[in-house]
Amino acid sequence: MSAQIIDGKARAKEIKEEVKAEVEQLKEKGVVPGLSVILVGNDPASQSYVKMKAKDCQEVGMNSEVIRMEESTSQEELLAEVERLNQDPNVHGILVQLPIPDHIDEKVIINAIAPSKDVDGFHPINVGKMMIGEEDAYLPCTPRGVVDLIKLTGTDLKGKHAVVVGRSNIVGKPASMLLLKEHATVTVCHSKTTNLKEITKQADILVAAVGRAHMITEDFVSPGTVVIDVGTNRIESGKLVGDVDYEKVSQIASHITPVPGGVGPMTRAMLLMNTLDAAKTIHGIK
Ligand code: L34
Repeated sequence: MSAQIIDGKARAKEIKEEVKAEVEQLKEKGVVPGLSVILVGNDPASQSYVKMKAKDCQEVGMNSEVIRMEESTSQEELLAEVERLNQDPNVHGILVQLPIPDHIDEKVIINAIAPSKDVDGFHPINVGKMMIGEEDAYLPCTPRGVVDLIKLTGTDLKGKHAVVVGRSNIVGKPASMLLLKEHATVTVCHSKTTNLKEITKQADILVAAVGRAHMITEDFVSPGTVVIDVGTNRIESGKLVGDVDYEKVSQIASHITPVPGGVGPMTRAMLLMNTLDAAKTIHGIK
């Protein structure tokens, strides 16, 4: 038996078509949604993600700019740039690509982004709103994509056991909150979890977000599990692989996301949705 592939790339394309149609409507009302991405330093992976995000915007008719800043940029300089974008009425979404250099305090930067333009959903205001289920929060893109892909399999999350491996602020923690909102029973595992395999084997839905290539092997998964692989690890050969050992696990799981072509494109599609929402909200369009 071999798992059904969850095609994130195709689903992302569908979402982009929907966003594109809405952008066209907004343009008729004189609003062009705009995303500004700040990239500090020269991390090759970040450069490629940022480039893809700008291209996505173009494809759906949004304005986008990538603001490149030197690795040596000071915290004050970065803050000033964020503040300028906060004030710019043509900018609806602001994203500071992570990671940023160690000499800059990530928290200070995220806190400086206007919550109404925080299309990553990383600002404490949006995180708090997500916790209490307020409707007007920007939900973080990757977790939003994860939930969408699970639903795409036809799985009703209600009452199911979702096991999330990883507890980062960007993926693990918010993904568990969104799964909880879908009425799943959620277990969050991490590097200090004892008997990890015993827990992941009880999952109806397994979300791997650890950032370690091929860590989830077949002995972590029971037959019939929906497996969502959030990992994007570049291995020595230059190949991009997930946190899940795809070859082995796809023999056991009922559904599985590939890497590439799974969660990654969904992260970018959800960013477009959030930017669209930001433009509508800022201009008071429902
Ligand atoms: N601020 N920083 C901020 N927001 C984010 O949401 C991110 N993230 C993560 C890194 N830093 C961030 C991303 O955008 C990871 N990430 C991301 C986005 C897109 C893809 C992967 C990671 C992606 O599109 N991956 C494709 C192809 C990748 C390739 O070929 O290089 C895939 O199919 O998985």
